[in-house]
Amino acid sequence: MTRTLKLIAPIAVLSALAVPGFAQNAAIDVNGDGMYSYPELQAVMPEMTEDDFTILDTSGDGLLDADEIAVATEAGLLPA
Ligand SMILES: [Ca+2]
Repeated sequence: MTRTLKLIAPIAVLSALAVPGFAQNAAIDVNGDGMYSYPELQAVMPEMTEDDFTILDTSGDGLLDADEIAVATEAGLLPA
């Protein structure tokens, strides 16, 4: 099983359970816009690839918003 496939399964399950308004981690959100960019995430998670980020960015806008962060955090893919 590839890393990508391991990421998809928990996200598919948790997307239905996402709770808006999940607190963001200021250590990751360095510009304070409430969303995580790929460079912000890679700074604290060097192992994260662009493919991983694309999977987490379900809206495809290039940023992780509160809902996407909540899903990824609940899945254990991002630090709380
Ligand atoms: Ca940000």
